[in-house]
Amino acid sequence: MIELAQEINRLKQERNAVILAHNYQLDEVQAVADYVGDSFYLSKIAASVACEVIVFCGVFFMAETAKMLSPEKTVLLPEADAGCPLADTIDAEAVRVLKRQHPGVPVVCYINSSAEVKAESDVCCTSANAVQVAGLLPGNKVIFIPDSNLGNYVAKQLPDKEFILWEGSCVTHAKVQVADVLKAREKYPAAKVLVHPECSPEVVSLADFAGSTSEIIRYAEEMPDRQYLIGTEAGVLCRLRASQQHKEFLLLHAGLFCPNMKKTRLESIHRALLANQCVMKLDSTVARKATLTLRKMLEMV
Ligand code: CIZ
Repeated sequence: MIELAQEINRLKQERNAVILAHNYQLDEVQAVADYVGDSFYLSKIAASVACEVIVFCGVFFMAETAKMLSPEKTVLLPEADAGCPLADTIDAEAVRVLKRQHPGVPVVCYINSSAEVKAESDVCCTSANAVQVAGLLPGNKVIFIPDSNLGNYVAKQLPDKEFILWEGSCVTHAKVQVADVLKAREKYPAAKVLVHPECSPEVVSLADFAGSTSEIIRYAEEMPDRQYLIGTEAGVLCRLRASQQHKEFLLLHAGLFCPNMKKTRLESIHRALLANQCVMKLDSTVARKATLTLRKMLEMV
């Protein structure tokens, strides 16, 4: 493993490459990455970092987003079939139907969506800025796609707006049930419960804090409490356990592992750099429109 990591570093220099890893990636992947974070943070890095090649350790829509924001760079996705079932719940035609049903209502798409869906939307958002983005839009109605749990969470923070939701959800976050929270609270009464807004509204309502991966990490790093029950993908434990060794972090559900995020291994990164595998390519019309949707988010927040 050490040899492979060294070889990755050598190839990185040779190809003038930078490795970006999402907070949900395996520990070994986070360890070789130059930047680790959520997709909003990583998108901004992708757009500004000086390099020729970006290796995006995440899922398909993330590498697509990086390519849109840095079209002149070669963007590699180490595992070509690392997808996102949530993003796959909606396609461009379904967005067009929603727009015909609700003419003039702005469409906010969560970053977990394909380039085609982004191209049909007015503005993008991440879980870290969804409330802010939706709140800044004119009018009192919003179409929010594709995650209905995140949409419900945002709607609760913006009671003056009516939300039209798409019934998509993340299969990994959906595993956390109310019973898991109640059981964990009984067993660890002093622990703080931190969950992602992709969890169900019932689970979110029982938590001490709901936020994106970066917000969960920040909260746990800043708060004095010693014990935390985490309701998001297990990858966030990597940074938390390393930076907060005096605190204890437990998952609310033993199955909080996203199979797509966990596809990328050191071998995948090595192969991608060596053989230039899985180069992101986008249709130019779709990319132009989707980039406007992404840039609108970057301008707004
Ligand atoms: O924004 C992201 O990267 C996602 C998908 C989740 C999060 O909260 O980091």
